[in-house]
Amino acid sequence: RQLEADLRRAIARDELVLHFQPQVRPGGSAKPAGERSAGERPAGERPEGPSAEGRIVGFEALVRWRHPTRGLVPPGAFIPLAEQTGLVVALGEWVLRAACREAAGWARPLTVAVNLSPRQFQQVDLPERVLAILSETGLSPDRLEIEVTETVIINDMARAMTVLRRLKSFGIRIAMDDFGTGYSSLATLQAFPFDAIKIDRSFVSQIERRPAAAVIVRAVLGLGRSLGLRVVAEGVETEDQMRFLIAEGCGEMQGYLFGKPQPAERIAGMMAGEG
Ligand code: G
Ligand code: G
Ligand code: MN
Ligand code: NA
Repeated sequence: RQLEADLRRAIARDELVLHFQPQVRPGGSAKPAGERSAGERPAGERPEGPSAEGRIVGFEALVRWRHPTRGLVPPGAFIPLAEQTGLVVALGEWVLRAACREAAGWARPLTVAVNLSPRQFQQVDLPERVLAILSETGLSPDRLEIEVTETVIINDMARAMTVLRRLKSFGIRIAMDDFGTGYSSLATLQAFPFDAIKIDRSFVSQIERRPAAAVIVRAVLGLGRSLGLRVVAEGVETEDQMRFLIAEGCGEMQGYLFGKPQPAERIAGMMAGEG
């Protein structure tokens, strides 16, 4: 109860903050290193091969709660409560507005990815609310990517389809988050208007240790290619994981290897440093 009251107040008093994690296209080249011969290395790329300094193509916004006494609280500690109580609707709207406002001020027109919860999808007017925030903040719709989990789809397929199609019709991009951990079928992937699949980090983190994980990652990359979807590998932490992913043709990565989620002030510098 106390936490719920605190959270209600937090949303009203701007105690929430967003951190941003870079999403990169590795190697600084549009063409994956695995598809190039040694002589074809682009100018400027280090001779030892792909580095962890890929080209940033966007950022995922991740909420934190700057609690007056508990310090910086991670979302895992309050999103589930917010979801149960319905507060996630107000929280989600705060996140969306803050993320769009921030991205509208970036030096380069990169994408901002925002997580939407199942509860938010129960609002019939969600697409119109999102559209209103875009026009209020001046962010172009094609710079917003909405991340949804399989749970959103499973809850109410018809509703999810209507809402996602409408968002998509505005030019907003849609990504399936945590792919492989839920129950969605391949038919869902084909039927829904996704632009991207995010391979869950539980698979990526096991690439070097479990042959089955590597097989799954490879299969998802193939699936993405066949369906014409971008595939983003999440939770990339090591050079070996990155090398495997590049060799398998993975175009986008996110993870501690490239950068942790960090405050808005810090990412402005990352963008400026890249040119
Ligand atoms: O940020 P962290 O690294 O701790 O994220 C933990 C979980 O919280 C992830 O599953 C992430 O999707 C979720 N999460 C982070 N920010 C948001 C948000 O703004 N809205 C929703 N619905 N979930 C979020
Ligand atoms: O569920 P979702 O994918 O939206 O949330 C992303 C979560 O993954 C956040 O909690 C973020 O902090 C975390 N994360 C991002 N990169 C890494 C990583 O390289 N390693 C680990 N362990 N967690 C990561
Ligand atoms: Mn996500
Ligand atoms: Na994820």
